[in-house]
Amino acid sequence: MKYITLLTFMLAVFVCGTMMAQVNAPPGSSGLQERLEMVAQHKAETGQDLPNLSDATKAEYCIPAANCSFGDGFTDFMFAGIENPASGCSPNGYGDFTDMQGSAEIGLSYTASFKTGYSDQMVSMWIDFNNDTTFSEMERVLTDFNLPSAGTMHEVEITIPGNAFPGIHRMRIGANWIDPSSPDPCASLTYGEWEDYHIEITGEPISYNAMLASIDMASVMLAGDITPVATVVNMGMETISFPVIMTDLTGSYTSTVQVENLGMGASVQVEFDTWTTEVGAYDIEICTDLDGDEIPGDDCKSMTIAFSDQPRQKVVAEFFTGTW
Ligand SMILES: [Ca+2]
Ligand SMILES: [Ca+2]
Ligand SMILES: [Ca+2]
Repeated sequence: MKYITLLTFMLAVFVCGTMMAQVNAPPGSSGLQERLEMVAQHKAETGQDLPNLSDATKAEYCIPAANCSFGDGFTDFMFAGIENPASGCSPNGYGDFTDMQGSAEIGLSYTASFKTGYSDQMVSMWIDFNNDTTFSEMERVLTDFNLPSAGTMHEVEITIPGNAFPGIHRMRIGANWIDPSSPDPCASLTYGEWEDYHIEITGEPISYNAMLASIDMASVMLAGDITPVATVVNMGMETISFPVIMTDLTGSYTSTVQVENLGMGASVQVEFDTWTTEVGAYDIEICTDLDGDEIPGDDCKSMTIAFSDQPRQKVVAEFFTGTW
């Protein structure tokens, strides 16, 4: 019995330590508790009633705000020809860098590089493809990409979707501390930063393009009956229906799921048939198979999954009871 008490205590210490480590405040900055209270207070004051812009004020872009005086937001940003190193903290957390212009082609992917001066930033990016001065959800090309640490460059690939329109457009990036930045590109954030740029989009809008966005499975799992899952996105202009196929390249399992009537810009998570696995490493591949897909390069993703017969809790328990 005392082993169980000890185990519970040790797990509690472990879990608390892990949670604290995820929101590590650098020394010399405002305290973590103080920051969390500021965020809660700010949410209570503004969160219930997000700005509902009238048609009159929509004539211009909304100007968001944030506190970046502790290093939150972007110190460095690079994307598709834009290079903005050492931007520091812009007044009121909004940097107008629209004199800088990148260039990107529809259907191609570009590396975005972000560096922050404070840990745990959630970064989103929008491009106003239709130049209506509103950054819509459909125009968000990056959603809550995490920058876990300050002072290091974090990179992510961003694909210019098929429903992008050619021309010169305004582009906005936003960072929010420990909370998503994606819900509102006009928000006033307690800790974070916003920056605006221009980007020239070239190429032709794409009618038909399905993309395998992610395989939503861990790389180490417990052996047994698995339900494989993956997310697919319609990156073209037309509504599409298509099969998604998962194949176990090292075995005999294969499963096909049909996606019906996926609209422009929409995504859906698909679940495959139950896959019975044994201990060992498996190479899997998941592909979309849309007839007439104009960008076949983004159809598939693959990964290696190691299946174990040792649940993590069991390993920890055996460690503390000394029976291993
Ligand atoms: Ca900045
Ligand atoms: Ca727009
Ligand atoms: Ca494709």
